[in-house]
Amino acid sequence: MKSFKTTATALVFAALAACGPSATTEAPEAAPALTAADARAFLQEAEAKLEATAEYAARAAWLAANFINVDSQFVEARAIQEYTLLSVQYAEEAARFDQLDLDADTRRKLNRLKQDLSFPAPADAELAGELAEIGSELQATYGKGQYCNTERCYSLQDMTKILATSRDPELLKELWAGWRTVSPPMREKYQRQVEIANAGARQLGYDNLSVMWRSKYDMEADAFAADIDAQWNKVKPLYDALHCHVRAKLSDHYGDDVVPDSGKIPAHLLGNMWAQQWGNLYDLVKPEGSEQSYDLTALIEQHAMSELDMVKIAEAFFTSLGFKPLPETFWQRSLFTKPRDREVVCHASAWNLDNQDDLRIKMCIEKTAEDFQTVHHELGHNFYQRAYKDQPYLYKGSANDGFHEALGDTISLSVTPSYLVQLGLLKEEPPASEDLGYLMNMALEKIAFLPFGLLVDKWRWQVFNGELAPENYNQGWWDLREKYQGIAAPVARTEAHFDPGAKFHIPGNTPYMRYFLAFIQQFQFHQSVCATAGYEGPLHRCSIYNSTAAGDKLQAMMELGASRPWPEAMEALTGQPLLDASAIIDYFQPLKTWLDEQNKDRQCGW
Ligand code: X8Z
Ligand code: ZN
Repeated sequence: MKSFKTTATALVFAALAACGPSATTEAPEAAPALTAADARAFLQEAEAKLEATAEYAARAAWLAANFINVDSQFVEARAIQEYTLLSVQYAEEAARFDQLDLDADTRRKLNRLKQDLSFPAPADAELAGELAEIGSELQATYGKGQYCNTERCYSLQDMTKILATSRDPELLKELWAGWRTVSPPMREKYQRQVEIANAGARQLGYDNLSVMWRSKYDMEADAFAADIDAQWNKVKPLYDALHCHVRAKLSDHYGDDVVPDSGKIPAHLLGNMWAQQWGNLYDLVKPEGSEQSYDLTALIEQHAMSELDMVKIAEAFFTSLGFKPLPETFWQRSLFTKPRDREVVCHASAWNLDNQDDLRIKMCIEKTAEDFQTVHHELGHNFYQRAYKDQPYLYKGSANDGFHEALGDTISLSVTPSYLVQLGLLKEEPPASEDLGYLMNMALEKIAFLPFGLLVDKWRWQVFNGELAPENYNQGWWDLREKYQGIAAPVARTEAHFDPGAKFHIPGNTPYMRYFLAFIQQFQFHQSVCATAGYEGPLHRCSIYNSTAAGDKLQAMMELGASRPWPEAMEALTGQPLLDASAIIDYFQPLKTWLDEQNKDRQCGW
């Protein structure tokens, strides 16, 4: 989801100390004690002012992302500075009610007010301005990024396509390293951004920004980190099995000198610029004898589907569940394809500009299965935003940020072969003997992602809490990439590089643990809505298409917005309150059995 608040920095002019008594010898009169009614009145004012300022900042951010230039950056930075100052001012004022005995709802809102920003600044207009400027600049640097060799220049989209389809290791290596020339200039700015935001977090009462980021989950910061690790440990055997098989197949294809059959996998050969999802390797690693007989990218091409068709089809899935169609303005104002005449931030995002009905996506759609999935992902954000639009400002959000990321993905788990038949894209449903191929495809997208989803913010948490010093930023990044993903850089990395900056969410200041959560949660959601739709059978073959019962269940959860602690929203949808990896493990069980058989004589691990 795109919320400019995730890029926003923080605050300040400290509320001018309410005038104390002028010089006098008399003892100052004690201020009247604050009451719960004062807290509610305070919140009412804060919500109204923040909501109005948020709309202004969102519109400025939209312009800056759709027209990257010095003026749009200037305006965006000003608007974000203003929002940041206001938000921090209110967050600090909220502390006045810390000792009051308040009803749960008022207390929750005061808490959320404190956690409004991803990058808070201290109460100082200059620092808030500097932070906002750095944010706009980093985002623009990423958005404009390209790599040129002596022959031609490549945009990130160009390189993405080549990484997906080429099997020429030298070209892949060149582009892999080429894209990473975009980020070294970000390094010093990033360091400064962290310094200011850490000061902002401390002023709000957190030890550092790491603690603040981990405090947004209705539990203690350390308990959240522990839960994440526990879920990772449950799914790690599945990742290890996939890694082992993929490495063996890459080694068969490229030869032992390019991919040794032990140790880490070279990061440029996994079909994706960050090695985060490996779906493009399907042909190399598919289960012989039970592979999929169709290829969604090819179907999109064969049916001459346009980018707009892809969005219309995704919308139709949501309306089949009983959701209202998207408003006319969505179609008029969204960006669906990469403009030829200007620079834009191509990374896909979904927006609600006025916190009501001005929903849009911004995406440079490619006609691929991967982007078909991403279109569903983005529309999930928009339908969620619309579901909670009548909540008060501080509850306009998802139960936790993983829920927002999981919603659209839950829908695309229902983009099964049987659904493609209903759509007329496939003639007949493939036999069950092809299921392993389908599951392999899904695992390359969903299981391969998990360690990457985990490590991006493990890196940021270390940066924020000082465990990782600026002079070790890149080393720390690669330590995590090696440890969790079992991959290795194909060319030497040093502290002259800044590889985290070559991933959108670092310069874009979007927290990333949300995706780790979402990749676990979406299987819980899928399991539960499939049951609601009356489906019986293997989970991977369920599609909730046309089930208004499933739609009602999703709507009831989404309408809650952020008004209740997330375990309640989880319970409303799945009947139990916990984050639980057992659904994703169940979904992939047949593949796990097959992988274990394939790997039995292989030396796995790295
Ligand atoms: O950034 C996104 C979405 C926008 S919220 C396209 N995703 C992560 C990424 O691309 O790195 C979705 C999957 C993970
Ligand atoms: Zn998203």
